[in-house]
Amino acid sequence: ALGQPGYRPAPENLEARRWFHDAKFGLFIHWGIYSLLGDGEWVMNNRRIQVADYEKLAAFFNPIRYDADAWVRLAKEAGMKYITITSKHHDGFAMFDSKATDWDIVDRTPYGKDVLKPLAEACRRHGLKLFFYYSQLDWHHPDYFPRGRTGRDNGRPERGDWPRYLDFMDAQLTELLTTYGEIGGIWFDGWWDRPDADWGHDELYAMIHRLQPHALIGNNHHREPFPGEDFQMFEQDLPGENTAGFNRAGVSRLPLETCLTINRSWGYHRGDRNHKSERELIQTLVKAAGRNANLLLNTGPLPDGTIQPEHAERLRAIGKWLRANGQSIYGTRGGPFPPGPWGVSTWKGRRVYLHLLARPQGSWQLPPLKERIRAARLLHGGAIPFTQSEQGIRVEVPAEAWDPVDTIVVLELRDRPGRS
Ligand code: FHN
Repeated sequence: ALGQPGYRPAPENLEARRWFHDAKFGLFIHWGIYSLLGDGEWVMNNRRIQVADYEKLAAFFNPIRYDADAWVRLAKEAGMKYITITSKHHDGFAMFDSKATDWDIVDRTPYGKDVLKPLAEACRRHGLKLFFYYSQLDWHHPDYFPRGRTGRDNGRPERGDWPRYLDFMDAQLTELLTTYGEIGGIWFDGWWDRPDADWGHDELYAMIHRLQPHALIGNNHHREPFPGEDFQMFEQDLPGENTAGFNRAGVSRLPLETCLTINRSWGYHRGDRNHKSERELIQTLVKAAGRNANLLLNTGPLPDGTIQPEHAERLRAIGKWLRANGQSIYGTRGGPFPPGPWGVSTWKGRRVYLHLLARPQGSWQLPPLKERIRAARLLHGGAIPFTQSEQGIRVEVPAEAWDPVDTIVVLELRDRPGRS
């Protein structure tokens, strides 16, 4: 079964979906023992490191500067409402105290502590939700067999018991859903490694929904959502775009999320200095909101537990922008205008926010709108001239009001969009 057939989301789940839809901005964290090598989270596969050699890495993982509270405060300062952290990535290493294996941070590292626990506590203290990323693909577990497209050269025996691997996943997910209090949801990845395998999603998803009915399930399988999934994610692309190559799936009616790296790496990469500018990151957040999607912005912390300063700096800058402009993002929905070369729109109640991201010659021309516009003004300024006809809408923004990051115009409508 690809999903959980006949799934009907519980009222708490629908409520959590609304929360998610309103939240708009989260922090993605890729952190594991691979961070030690500073070569991204795929290093085990890419360098064909043998399991026995990779295991030795764990003995060096000692993030003595890890301060969960500081991470959460930074996310909050950035204006983020939730955090999604790798509980286990493709190397199979559990960043929590798993009883289902000793391939985990408590049993194998000198640090010896579960890093998810203090993070869950800090999130609760500061009012953020916590989601767990969980890789279904596993380059370490002997029962991940038959092998998929990746992790084929890591020296594992050519045998294994797939049903036992599914039991192992069930056991770890039960741990994640019963040890850390209420969580936001599970963010699956790695299904694409074995698209033809039976992953037991029917039981797995049903179990998750039973243990925490409000918890949202998303799966980064790069297909349209399977039954039982509560949100749809896109990787390195906005919904409807496909520059990364794997976002061919259509856009569903579930809450949407785009995940994005600040540079080009998910896990810490010491040579990757391609950090996107503050402007580009803010504009991506805005474009995501205009397409009805959240932005899950990633950082790969250093092995000592600190956040790369270039990333912390950018997160703070986005937070500063959101403190001034957040009313045009949080709790809004994308539209009523479809995204265009001029920018995007968001709306809440009877207010439409035009996010002008590019400057035309002359005035801004937008498609027609059914609802009558009562007034137009700058979010940070006074009234501006506009005309509305059956042909469309034209707004004039004085040159001195132009903001190269995002010029926000507020349209006050007589009725909510789509309700007149
Ligand atoms: O292979 C992973 C990758 O390491 C990273 O976790 C991203 C995040 O969306 N997902 C996978 C590729 O689709």
